[in-house]
Amino acid sequence: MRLSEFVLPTLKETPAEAQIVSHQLMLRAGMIRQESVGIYSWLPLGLRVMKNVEAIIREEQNLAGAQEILMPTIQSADLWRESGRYDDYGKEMLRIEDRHGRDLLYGPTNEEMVTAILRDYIKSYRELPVNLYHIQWKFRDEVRPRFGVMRGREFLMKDAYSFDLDLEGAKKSYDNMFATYLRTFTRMGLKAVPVRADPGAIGGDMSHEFHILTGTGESAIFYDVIYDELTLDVDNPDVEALQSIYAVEEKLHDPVSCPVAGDRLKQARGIEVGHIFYFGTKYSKAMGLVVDGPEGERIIVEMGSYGIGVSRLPAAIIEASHDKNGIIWPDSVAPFAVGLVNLKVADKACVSQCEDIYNRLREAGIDVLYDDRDERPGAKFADMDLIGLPWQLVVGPRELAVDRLELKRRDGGAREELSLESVLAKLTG
Ligand code: P5A
Repeated sequence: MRLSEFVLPTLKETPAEAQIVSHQLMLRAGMIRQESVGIYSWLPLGLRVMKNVEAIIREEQNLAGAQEILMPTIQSADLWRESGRYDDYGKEMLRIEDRHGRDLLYGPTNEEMVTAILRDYIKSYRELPVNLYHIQWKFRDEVRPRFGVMRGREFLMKDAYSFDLDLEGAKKSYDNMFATYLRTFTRMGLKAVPVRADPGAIGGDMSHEFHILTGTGESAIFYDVIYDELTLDVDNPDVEALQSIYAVEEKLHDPVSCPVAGDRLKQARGIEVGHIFYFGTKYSKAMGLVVDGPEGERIIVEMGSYGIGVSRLPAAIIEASHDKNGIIWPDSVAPFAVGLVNLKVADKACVSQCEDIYNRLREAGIDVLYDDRDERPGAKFADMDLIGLPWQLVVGPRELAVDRLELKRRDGGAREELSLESVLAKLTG
């Protein structure tokens, strides 16, 4: 992609309305644009990151055996009257009336709808277990939408729903998602701490939130310092052991009964990027999701639900990975792998060299953003640092003279002088 053709409205100044660094940088890097309070458009650079985040989540969900579906954003109120949540949900739910006077709503979550789907198609114990997920926009009329996409009103969520025959199966499904979440966040360059949590409006009696520890996190958590010392074996995490480590959200922390000694207990702030629930038969019982067992007995299906804040994640990643000059994207979610900077667009030799490199990079399958704009080098470097691509490849008359290119790693700033062949090898390696 040529930067001269790319819609990248970067800002030099920090917008006054943004209080936390991820919101500031997302606006300055031209990733998002506010349309209404808590409602955003995703511009090309931002959408590329969110799509990468989504792809990692999708891959891990599929590997875990979950099947992707797509449920609508708009739901019928009657579905929610069946579970009793239509009234319970209160003002957070955006209620809509269609032209026939029927009550609809913009879904804040999908437990009811997915339960109704399975109720229609699953009749026998042989058809379980099943896990269905989708990646779809949600709406919650939050009391305090803030921090940009971190707490929006419209936001993208991955939500999965497990269906099992008994508690043992349900716990297995829960632990499977628990392990999958650890892998998912690790692949995004994040260290997520699972903490026991209050199930709130979703309900149930077992629940974990996954937190990225940063000073600007909205939630307070308490945890055993073991977590800081732990190196996770993400390919084969010991879920039981991890769940037995003391880590809780503030609401559940009781200093009197806390089993961790004062000097081993840490208090921190975290960003909740995922939340999983086991709620047994709460919805299946209310809505009649029942299957025939082996002896013809009727079995009420055991359920859990598993959420990831897809549109919150790009912001969480920025909170965890930035410096004073801008964003530092982990390779796995970066909007482009490398930025190619032409330092002298008035110099014909420099232009032809850059065009050649640009083509070679693309032929090698490398995602490149080519800064071919007629701008001062200082402005180009500042923009490249701001948007945080993992590598910067700099071409100017000096580099041409020695037939070497300067390759800079955004994270740490290390620079190397390399031939184009070595650059290609490094970026595809
Ligand atoms: C789990 C999946 C649920 O809704 N039902 C389906 C369950 N859980 S949750 O904790 O309420 O939300 C799941 C994740 O969505 C993100 N999230 C948000 N992101 C941005 N703006 C919001 N207003 C918002 N609310 C929730 C969080 O990452 C949360 O963990």
